[in-house]
Amino acid sequence: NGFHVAVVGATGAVGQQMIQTLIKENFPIGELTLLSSARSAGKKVNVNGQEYIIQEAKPESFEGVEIALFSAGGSVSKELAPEAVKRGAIVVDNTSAFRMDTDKPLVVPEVNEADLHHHNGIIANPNCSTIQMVVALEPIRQKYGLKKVIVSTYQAVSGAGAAAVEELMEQTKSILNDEPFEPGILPVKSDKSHYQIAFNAIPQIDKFQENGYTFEEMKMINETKKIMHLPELQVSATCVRLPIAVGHSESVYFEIESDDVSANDIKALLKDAPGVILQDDLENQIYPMPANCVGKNDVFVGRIRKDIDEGRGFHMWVVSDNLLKGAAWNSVQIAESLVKLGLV
Ligand code: 11C
Repeated sequence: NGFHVAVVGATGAVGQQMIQTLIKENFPIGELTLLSSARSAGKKVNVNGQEYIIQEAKPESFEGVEIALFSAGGSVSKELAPEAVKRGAIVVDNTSAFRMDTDKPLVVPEVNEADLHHHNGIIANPNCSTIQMVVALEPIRQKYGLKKVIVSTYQAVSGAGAAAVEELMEQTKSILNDEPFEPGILPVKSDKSHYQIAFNAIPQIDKFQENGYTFEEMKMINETKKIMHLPELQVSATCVRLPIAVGHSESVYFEIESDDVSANDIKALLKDAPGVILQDDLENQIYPMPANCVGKNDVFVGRIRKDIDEGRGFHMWVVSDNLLKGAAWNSVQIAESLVKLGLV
């Protein structure tokens, strides 16, 4: 007994983490179906000592599936998520395909778990950089109100997939060995130009939109408003790719609605907040860093301080494993919430 779970995109960077997270978190699995594109079908993977052969994802693959975790790109989700729902599955989709659809909840359990009650078969998992930010902001919104957020990100290459991590490693080796190399993946594989990521910082994640923001920046803006139920929240973002394999960092400036709140008040609040680990001890040089967050489910927050000029303004530094809380763990956590709420 347990649920029939399918993972779509099982060979990808996030899909692999989804499988490991399901096992690590002891998710009640009765049957596990691992699916991918035709290209990766036939590959064998070992899950908990058992060998699985990855199958090509087709509409019929979802017969009998109760929970389907999708992370194989937006076009796969658009085509196959409705097919899975038609066959009775609940889909947790980790792409941007459905996130802004008004009839589909976009969920971070620490923030808006109750939105799951209104699902119509598909639940969207937000963008990684959005997730870690809203986990840190929600307790602040609840107690002090939230008026404005300005975020700058320092994002790891694994957000762009396993091939981008490989590109970072290869370029780093080439540069250290004084050998030539040809960037081909970052900042965006399908865009016109590609740039060196090793020993560099690229201020472009995803494609530019007509308003001068990238799609990643617009995702942070629009998704934050939807998840937090704050359509009027002022949000702006600048997203930057750094030569880090795993772990996104964010410098978040926020303005609250209450007066007379100190940095210590915010620290006290975040110390006990769900999903948050406070690492803020300047005397001992304690603050979050991506290297210390890899493999952990939590969102790490530190460097909390009051703005010099704006009495209701604060700054904080937010770090998390983009493949876990940013993707696989949040998806599995949604599945756990669905079970807990009796929705599956
Ligand atoms: C990145 N945030 O770091 C992206 C990856 O919409 O789920 C996640 C893309 C998404 O490149």
